[in-house]
Amino acid sequence: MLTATDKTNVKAIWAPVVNNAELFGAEFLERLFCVFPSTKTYFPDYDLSHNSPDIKAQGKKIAEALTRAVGNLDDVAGTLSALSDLHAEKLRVDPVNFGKLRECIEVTLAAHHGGLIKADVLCSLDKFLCAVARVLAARYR
Ligand code: HEG
Repeated sequence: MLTATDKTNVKAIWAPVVNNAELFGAEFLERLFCVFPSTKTYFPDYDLSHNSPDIKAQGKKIAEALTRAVGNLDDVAGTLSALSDLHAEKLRVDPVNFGKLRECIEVTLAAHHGGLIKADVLCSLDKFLCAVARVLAARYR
């Protein structure tokens, strides 16, 4: 459950991503593939070289989906409902991978932040990304 303070923190830390979805999204993914190479198996047909069109396009989709959720923090589940179906029923991504991407998103935002991220802001971001992961994993049975 995100508090009012969490919501303010998440919107603030996410602000740079809103107008740079491709740039940030590609970095989320490149960090994921670098740190957790097994995640590459979900993208067998992709060109996974640095800054490839595949990585940029998929990164942009992920970042934009998260931006929609940040814009609807009172209804993350409803906002990501179609993606929840897709990941569980069609893509069958093992939910453990959502935690790996969460870490990579946090590191990316920290690396681009102009200074240290305050602990409470990082905590709010973590709560938000855990909520997203719960939504995306909700349809697995
Ligand atoms: Mg997923 C497709 C969002 C984690 C593997 N993912 C997509 C799409 C979006 C999305 C918006 C495009 C859907 C469409 O075209 O209709 N993904 C998304 C979010 C998160 C996430 C918001 C977590 C924050 N995805 C994720 C993880 C993996 C994964 C951790 C695997 C390691 N996603 C995946 C695959 C596709 C998508 C294999 C299909 C890609 C394609 O067909 O090109």
